[in-house]
Amino acid sequence: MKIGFLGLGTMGTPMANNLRKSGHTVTVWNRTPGKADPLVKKGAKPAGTPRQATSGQEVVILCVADEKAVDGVLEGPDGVLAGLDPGVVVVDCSTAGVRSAGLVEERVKARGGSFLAAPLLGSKAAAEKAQLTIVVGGSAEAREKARPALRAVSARIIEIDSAPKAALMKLVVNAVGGAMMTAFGEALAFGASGGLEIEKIIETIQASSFHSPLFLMKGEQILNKDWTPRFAVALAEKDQRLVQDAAATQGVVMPISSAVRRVFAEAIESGRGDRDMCAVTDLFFERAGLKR
Ligand code: NA7
Repeated sequence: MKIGFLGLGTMGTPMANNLRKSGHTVTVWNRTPGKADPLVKKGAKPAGTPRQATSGQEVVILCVADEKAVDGVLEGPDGVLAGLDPGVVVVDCSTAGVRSAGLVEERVKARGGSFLAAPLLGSKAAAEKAQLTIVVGGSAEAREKARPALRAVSARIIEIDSAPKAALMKLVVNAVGGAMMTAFGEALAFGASGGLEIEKIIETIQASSFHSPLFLMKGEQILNKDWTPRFAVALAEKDQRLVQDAAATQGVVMPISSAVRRVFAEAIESGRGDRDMCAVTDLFFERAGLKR
């Protein structure tokens, strides 16, 4: 298929590369143009604007930071909507929230295209190995058209008949993930402040019925003080903001998510916004007066 791919960050770059490797013709665009160079060297076609990356494609995939970034690439004379041919499927792999999914769907439909919200589960390593799980929501026809592209980057596709509901599903998952990450960091600092060794704490949690692959993966990063972003604190805070927005619309109170959002926000204020979300552990250690 002819695919336009917009947003070459941590997740987008390996996804676009896997699409290319599986034989699709991929045209790439990124706000910071230099990030497209490695993919172009490997055979992807460069585009100067979102409009150019969209024009003449069968499927257009977005993988940008948040709902504002999605609006930014869609709108304007050089935007995706300006270059959209009728019948094209726009697939948003960003985590942009429920409201954005509904609004973008309307705008794409008004231009004769169809829209899928297709948020990603899994981080950088899964994206590199084409082992992501994708929650895809939208019409059956659009899902059918986009399936070859989604298969090329994922190990599992969970299908839902509505774009906003797929966006909601992703927020449900990240409400759990954010709580797990922050609770883990807080508990490590709690144990360490009473004299327990971090490695021993992680080993013991993993031997309990509360064990998790998240704690294994993040535990190793925490032990190595490796804050390289697989999933940045700023994006984790944004997800809880989107959870809170959707919860307010649905009339649901989510005190855990509120507290988690505050922790991520404080991590950003302390200068840790571009670090991996496990850097919240560092914040808890600092607050407990612990040196590592
Ligand atoms: P990254 O690595 O932070 O990458 C974010 C991408 O979004 C990157 O290509 C950015 O371009 C792009 N971006 C950010 N703001 C804008 C605006 N305003 N306009 C256009 N493009 C923009 O994120 P991940 O790859 O980890 O995650 C992507 C999504 O999946 C996100 O929603 C996660 O929550 C899940 P840049 O290179 O900075 O110019």
